[in-house]
Amino acid sequence: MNASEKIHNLAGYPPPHRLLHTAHVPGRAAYNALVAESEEDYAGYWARLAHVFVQWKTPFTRTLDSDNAPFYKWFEDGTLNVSWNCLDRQVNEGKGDKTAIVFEADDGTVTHTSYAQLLGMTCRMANALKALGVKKGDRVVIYMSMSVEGVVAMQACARIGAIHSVVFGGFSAHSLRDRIADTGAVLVVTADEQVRGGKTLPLKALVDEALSMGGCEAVRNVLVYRRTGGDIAWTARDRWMDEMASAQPDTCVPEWVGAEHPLFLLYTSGSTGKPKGVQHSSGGYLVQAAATMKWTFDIRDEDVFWCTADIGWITGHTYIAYGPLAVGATQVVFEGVPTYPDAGRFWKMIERHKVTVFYTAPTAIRSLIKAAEGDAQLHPARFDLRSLRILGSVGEPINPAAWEWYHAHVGGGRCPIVDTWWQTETGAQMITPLPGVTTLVPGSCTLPFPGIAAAIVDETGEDVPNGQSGLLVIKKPWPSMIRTIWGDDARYVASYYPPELRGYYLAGDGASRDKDTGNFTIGGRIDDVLNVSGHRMGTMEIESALVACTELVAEAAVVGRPDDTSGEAICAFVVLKGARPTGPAADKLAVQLRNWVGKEIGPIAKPRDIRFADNLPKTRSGKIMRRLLRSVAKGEAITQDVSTLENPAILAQLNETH
Ligand code: 6R9
Repeated sequence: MNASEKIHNLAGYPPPHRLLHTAHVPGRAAYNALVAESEEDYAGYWARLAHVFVQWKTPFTRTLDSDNAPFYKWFEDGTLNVSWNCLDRQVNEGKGDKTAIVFEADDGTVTHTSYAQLLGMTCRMANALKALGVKKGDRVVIYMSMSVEGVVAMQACARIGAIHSVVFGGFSAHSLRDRIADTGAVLVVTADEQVRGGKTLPLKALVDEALSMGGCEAVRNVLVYRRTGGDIAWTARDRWMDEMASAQPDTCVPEWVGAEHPLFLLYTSGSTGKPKGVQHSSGGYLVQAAATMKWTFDIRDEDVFWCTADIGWITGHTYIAYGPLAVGATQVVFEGVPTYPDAGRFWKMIERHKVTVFYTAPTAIRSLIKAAEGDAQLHPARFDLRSLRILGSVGEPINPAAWEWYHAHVGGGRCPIVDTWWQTETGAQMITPLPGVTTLVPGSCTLPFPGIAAAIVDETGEDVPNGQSGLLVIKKPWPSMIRTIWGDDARYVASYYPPELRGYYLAGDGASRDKDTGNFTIGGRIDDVLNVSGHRMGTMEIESALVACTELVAEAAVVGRPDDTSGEAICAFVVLKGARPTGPAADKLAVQLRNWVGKEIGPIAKPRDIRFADNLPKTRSGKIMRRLLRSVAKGEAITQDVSTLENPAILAQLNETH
């Protein structure tokens, strides 16, 4: 941050006058009243919101059950159906002809799907799933690119009480297999191929490969959406989605489920090797998805909302597949990438669809800033973005310079930016500005959503004073929280509720609060999880993938280093079984290992740098000293204490570029 920026930032950006009275949460006094209400009667506050935002088949009588903490239960004896709340309810309230989804394909083709049409498609797909024997509680893995059918598949599972687990289309066959095996899925929904950035990439072929690896014996059928019509292999278990669905009626009585019935599992990286299957509920999840959708984005009937995330991540679950539909909004769903056919695509789409609320990730903003600086034609100033009224950011800390650019050049200086902190585990936004309330400070996610007990504590759970850094915790359970890690209750408790933290939820981020305003600023992960372009990657996961290359690799250590565009870049230090390669041989091997990791986990996990060494810096007890590797990766001088280092000579070698 330069000096002038700092002066500018200190003043902050107060909410626009027009929103002070008209927003869903209109002004600071309204926010304070909500916070006070939640502090006076925590359960009563959330019970009220649960009635405002969700329609229940049978109402709940007990809001929060903490008897078996940290296995909290919300609204437990209430019953509902999430898909009914997202679709039938909107149609019943007169929104049948309203556009639910404006879909823009990679090649620019646009289709509009109304709420009534989306309901019909969902019912057909739900009936198709039932015809294939899928029952309440069964797991369905969805491995699809961005499409209306992807959203429909998720809604169809919700309709019949099946538990979906969406796997991002960029994950490898191997990662897909692990997730199918861990969930014990009975069916996989996929597409023949996916189209991104003008290229056609396989999906069905990777499902075939995953299923051939073993461990997925529970899978009876693969339901295939015909996206490209390209040539694919076909087996007895495969069914075309269009053929199955068109033979089905377009009505389907929803399965009324208890509020705690799992809606979905979503895998995310933790600090150990195996990704965690984060389990979410139906009732509590929907309450907070809808409440944040309304208040954080100030959504109204005439808005056109666009969240650029993929349905393979939590942001695409809560703010594409569920939240916008639960509040009856119109949203844009985009198949492609921000840089195709050029890096003006986002701005062009905002102009074309008159997007009013735009939600994206800092990494996308930073790469589009670079592109605009290189070519004036790609600058947002070239496009008519006057439809925008609110901007959002999610996935990683947004640096003040990127924030100011987003605010000035995309938002024309008039759109509040909601910098929303939350996680796969939190299910919905937790700390965020509200457009009609918050004085914005670039780089800060400001204050908790009303009813969220966020705080900063030390290792013993003691509050730290404002101005000091510590661990970000949530002191009270919240409706859309993780319920457990699928099949591993002990890991759930160990990961999020360490005994020394007095029953507080440990988020895994370091953070601090401003002395004067109490605003939160997130420092980043405190565990071995990297944030690469807004995606969570476990260093141990990448290390295991490298070491799995048994004929070449003896040992590997992975760390992150700061990167201007992607936030963090993955750096791998590798010890080979044979001699340490140098020069072109090292470059060639680095390419080979990068591709190997791409094949093992997926392209997003490919290390940016690979350095070869004869050994890794270790303590006398054999622990890899990652803090040293982090300095080496950054190109910093080593200032840490190296007295416990067993093999000091290794540092000189690591500092060579190879
Ligand atoms: C929603 C999502 C969660 C991790 C989280 C934190 C980082 C997310 C942020 C942010 C600073 C924000 N993170 N939002 N850091 N400011 N506004 O991204 O979920 O993929 O599980 O990642 O992302 O480190 O712990 P997920």
